[in-house]
Amino acid sequence: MLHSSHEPIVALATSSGKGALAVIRLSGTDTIELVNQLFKGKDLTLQPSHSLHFGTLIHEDQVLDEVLVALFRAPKSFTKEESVEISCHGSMYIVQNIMQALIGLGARLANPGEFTQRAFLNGRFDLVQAEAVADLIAADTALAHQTALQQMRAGFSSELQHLREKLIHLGALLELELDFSEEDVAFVDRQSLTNLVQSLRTEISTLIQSFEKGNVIKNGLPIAIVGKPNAGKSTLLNTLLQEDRAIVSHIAGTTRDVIEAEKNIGGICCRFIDTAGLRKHTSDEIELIGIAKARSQMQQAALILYVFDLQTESLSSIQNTLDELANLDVPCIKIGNKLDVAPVELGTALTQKDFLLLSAKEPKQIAKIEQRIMQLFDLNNLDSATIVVNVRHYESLVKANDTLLKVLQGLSQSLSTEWLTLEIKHALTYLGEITGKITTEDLLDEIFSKFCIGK
Ligand SMILES: Nc1nc2c(ncn2[C@@H]2O[C@H](COP(=O)(O)OP(=O)(O)O)[C@@H](O)[C@H]2O)c(=O)[nH]1
Ligand SMILES: [Mg+2]
Repeated sequence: MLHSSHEPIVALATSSGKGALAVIRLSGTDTIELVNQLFKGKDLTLQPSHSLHFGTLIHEDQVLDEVLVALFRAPKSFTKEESVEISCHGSMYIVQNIMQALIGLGARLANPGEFTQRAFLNGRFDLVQAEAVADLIAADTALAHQTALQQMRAGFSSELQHLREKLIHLGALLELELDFSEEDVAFVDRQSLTNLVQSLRTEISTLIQSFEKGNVIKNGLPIAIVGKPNAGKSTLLNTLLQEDRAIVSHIAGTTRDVIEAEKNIGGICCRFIDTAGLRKHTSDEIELIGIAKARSQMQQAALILYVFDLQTESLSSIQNTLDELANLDVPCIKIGNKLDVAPVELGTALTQKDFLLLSAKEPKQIAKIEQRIMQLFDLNNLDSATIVVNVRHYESLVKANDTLLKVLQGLSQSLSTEWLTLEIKHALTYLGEITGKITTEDLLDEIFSKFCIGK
């Protein structure tokens, strides 16, 4: 097991650059004493935890700044170590002078993430929660913030803990069988074992599937707007953004480059990408490059808004395009545009093909698209669900699930108890990796504490 060193570390906690205030943070042994050597006011070493003090920092007879100092005594701090936060004026010149003075007195410049790392090593929280701290800082939409906060409060961890306990129990029972192998007793009925592993896999699969959503919440959603020239793609982009972002004209081939803009929809950062219209016959070299770019955006997007011009297209030409789209791996929302001038029969026919019919010029009708996006990614009821946002967690869950599949196959082939025990241990390791627990020890502890058989 790793242990944290307690040597005093120091870092600027606010972003560097000009601001009204800056906060310098210290953590480690005797950091209050360290700051006290610069502090003129009261004796900080005599002050209680969670108290705030005004004074002047002086180093080698030079006044550094007037500051507010907050004190945290171990273990009642973020890192569980003695910690100090100095609020000074937000000039980088002042910040550098104060940091240099503190380093001169024995503090070390902190490594990236070292405060959070210490918090983890000192047992403040598990790895999932430590990682959530980073997500919380990076969150720039309400949903991303909410998800990170939930993880920091151990939402995901408690779900994992529950899965692990079930598995540990299973492993312990099998170990017990091994101990009595000569007597040929089976403590675990193979059918109920199979059922248990299956139900575990269902739970883990739900978590794995939530990653798609988690990824959307964390990284946003790239959405490509594609279709033939003049279908109204740029108009749609402008109405979505409520600003004149792209040039709209009746001349086909106006948009040649890729135009991107972001919009927050239901807490998700949607990145809309307007592209050149797809057409087969054009001699314009630049437009051709634009069309190639549009095709590659289509492949990379998380979602395609395919815009059809109901004024000029026939049902059969629309059907041709739909046949081409069927080969695409990316989900697609089909939009029938220019409803205001569309033939009624065409509209009726397309409604049956799951089209959204609208006028891209009409802001009110755009809400239909936003609702469909929320539906498609199931983003309406996220409050109670546990969502995996971290790739590392996702990968470990996939490995655990694959291993449990092997266990199921082993069970159906009546493989040995030794083999089953080993694979269950592997699955436990993968789950344990997520929160940073050591799992093999857990397994042993469980056997000896609960199933003490006096050997
Ligand atoms: N009647 C009508 N015209 C539209 C609508 N949306 C776009 N247009 C017109 O269609 C033409 C092409 O629009 P544009 O957005 O540039 O199409 P793009 O080539 O797909 O980007 C322009 O003259 C728009 O004013 C609509 O909902 N109704
Ligand atoms: Mg355009």
